Amino acid sequence: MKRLLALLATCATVLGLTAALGPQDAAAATGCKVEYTVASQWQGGFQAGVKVTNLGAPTNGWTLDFALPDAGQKVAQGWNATWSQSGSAVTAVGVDWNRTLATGATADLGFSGTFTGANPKPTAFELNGVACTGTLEEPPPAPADGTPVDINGPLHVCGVNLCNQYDRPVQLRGMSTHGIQWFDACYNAASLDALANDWKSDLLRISMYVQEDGYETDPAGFTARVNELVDMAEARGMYALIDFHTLTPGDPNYNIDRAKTFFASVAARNAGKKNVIYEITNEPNGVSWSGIKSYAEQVIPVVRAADPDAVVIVGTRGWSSLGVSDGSNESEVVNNPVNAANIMYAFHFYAASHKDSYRSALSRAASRLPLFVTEFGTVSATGGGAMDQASTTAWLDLLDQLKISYANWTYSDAPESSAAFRPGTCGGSDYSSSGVLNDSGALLKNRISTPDSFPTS
Ligand code: IDC
Repeated sequence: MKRLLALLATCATVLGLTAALGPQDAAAATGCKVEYTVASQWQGGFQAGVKVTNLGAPTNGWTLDFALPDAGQKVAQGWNATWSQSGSAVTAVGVDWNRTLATGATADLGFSGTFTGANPKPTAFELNGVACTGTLEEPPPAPADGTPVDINGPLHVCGVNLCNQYDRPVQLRGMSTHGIQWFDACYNAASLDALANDWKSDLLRISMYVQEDGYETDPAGFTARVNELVDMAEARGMYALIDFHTLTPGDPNYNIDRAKTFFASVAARNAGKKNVIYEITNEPNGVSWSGIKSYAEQVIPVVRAADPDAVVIVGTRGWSSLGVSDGSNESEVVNNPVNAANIMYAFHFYAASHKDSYRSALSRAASRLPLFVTEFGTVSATGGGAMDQASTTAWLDLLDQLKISYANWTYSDAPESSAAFRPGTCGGSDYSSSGVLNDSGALLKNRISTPDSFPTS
């Protein structure tokens, strides 16, 4: 802002307008700036980000106009604006949460599109009819001081976003444990210090399997261990996602009594904390959406009775694919949402197995439903096989663009390529050197450790 004012002062002086124009009038003359980036592109389709900076007077409603240069380019689905297209002319109108743009403020919009010939970038943009020729370079905001939980405080759902204590959208980036019945040794003071300090993770997902030697074998013991890990995450300023890791059998209703007992207990115990998010079922499979919805509408009230304000995440059909892996799609949820407030829906993917059709579903769904990628892998859906770096990068760019939070499977040394650490790491005390990382761990550490830009006002 200081630079903007300095720039305006210079222009005004040169033009001899100091007396005639206040800073706001001069600012109006500078219009706007647009950065258009193609975040990913595949056969016939692409994903574009459009960052609009208002360099003019503050506005309470804006329209962005531009033309797609090639006749074959079409907007398929847009977000963070109301999008329309007529011939080559595209219009995006600000929505409730970004309609007001102060001078220097930015709105991040995006869309998925299709193309037939080339896919050139548009170059001429107009904001409220004024050409966007602004060249102001604001320095990126300095990251706020403090841990993720210090900065963001208690979370809630606002529109389709996860929002912080300032009611502003945030993206949490972090890691999931493996099954704590098998890899408990990986979760100790040293490994969680590394996760918080080296990885700069915002989040620890605590995967408590229900079957496969999990919770059902020792409810009290697993409940206590989950609570301990919540405390360890809290002490390091990370959010804790409590994952009731149902998998086989896939119908969460099989475990509904266990779920009620477990969530009554952990929600009562953790109600006073700012860092807890509840994931009430991991990956429903072989069950209809109405069966999952019925489960959610029985378990959510149990959580709310003890912890009224925490965010709850509901798994979706087809291993939390919003139904896509069962040949359905997000419309079954959009048309028949869970009857509860402050909830999000889980979306999972494994980058080597799930690609464009899943990315399209997520892009479409993101403008309609609050989504949280509570689990994903860089590898195939088996948890093994080669890492798919290109697909993983396309996914993570898309999640960043949409501000969708994520946790990667797994922060463990399991003998499988989805694990971040090489086998044997958890038997030692070094979680920090690059030598202990698998390819997947190296990629994720690189992505997660970049500075967060959590809004603080
Ligand atoms: C896998 C583990 C593997 C374990 C198996 C069965 O990586 O070690 O033997 O579960 O419990 C999921 C599940 C997650 C799976 C993971 C990889 O949520 O439990 O973990 N996956 O297969 N959904 C898609 C993939």
